[in-house]
Amino acid sequence: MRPSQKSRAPGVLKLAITRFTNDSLIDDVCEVLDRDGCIIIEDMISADVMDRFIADLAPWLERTPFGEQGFSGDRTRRCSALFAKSLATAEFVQNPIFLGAADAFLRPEFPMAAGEKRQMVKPSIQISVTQAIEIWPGQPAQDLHRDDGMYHAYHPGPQTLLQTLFAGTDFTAKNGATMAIPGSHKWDMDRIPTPQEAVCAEMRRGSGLLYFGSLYHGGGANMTEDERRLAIAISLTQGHRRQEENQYLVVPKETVRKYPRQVQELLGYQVSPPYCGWVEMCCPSIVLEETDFTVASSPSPHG
Ligand SMILES: O=C(O)CCC(=O)C(=O)O
Ligand SMILES: [Fe+2]
Repeated sequence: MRPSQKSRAPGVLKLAITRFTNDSLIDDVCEVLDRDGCIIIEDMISADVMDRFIADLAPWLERTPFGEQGFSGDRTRRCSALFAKSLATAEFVQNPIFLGAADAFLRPEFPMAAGEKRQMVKPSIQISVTQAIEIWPGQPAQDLHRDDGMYHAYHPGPQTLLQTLFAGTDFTAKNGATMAIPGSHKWDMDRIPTPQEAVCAEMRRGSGLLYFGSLYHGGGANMTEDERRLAIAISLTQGHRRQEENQYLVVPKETVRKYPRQVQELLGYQVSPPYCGWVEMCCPSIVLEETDFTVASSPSPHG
């Protein structure tokens, strides 16, 4: 771990983004994430896994049109449904630091009441969005924003969303590396972020920027002549929330069956305690186990 350093830009005190590796202790990671709202994990994904993922993605990305002017970016291509397009996506979401941080910050205990009893329950973790974001030369910087606005999250307040932007190419100050404001996850709702406060998440291909949905950030401007910047975004949220990208509809059941159980659960095929997401009052994984499952063909075990 390299400790965070303060540097002075004219009139603005900026916090650098602290860097870890896959071998870092989860407690150290969580301490800095809690303080800064973002960290970089170097060499999070091996070159071999990244190569496999990008080879699978390439034909889809080729066919992806640019977005619209404004937030999506009219010199930016966004290709979603990554679990349907590359089985290598599993290795991104199964990163122990990513999942360890989600476990630490997104699973607060809740006292579920029934009569006089109070049962403490923790939500499950599930995938909210998957998206490859390719920023082309000429794309201006995106407005700094909080991703968790989607969940109507007020701040300062509890975390609802944890995202990693994995670098599919090197991220440089010139090619559109993500801009982020360390510490801004604690800002109130009225404070407006300015580009002067943001630092650039420069990192090598395979590294990742891990940040809370409450952190102000945005895609950087691509000022190169001919370099595209590729990010692979995967976010995690709590099981009782709605997925931003509907994984049930975009990943076919036969593809879901190819993933290990842990990934199936992250895609939403588990109950979030106490009982959110059941099918016929069973674990939703029943639809994967029975090849021809339909509600009509499967009488409820509860009669
Ligand atoms: O591409 C990036 O660096 C960030 C994109 C982003 O934050 C978003 O689209 O919500
Ligand atoms: Fe964002």
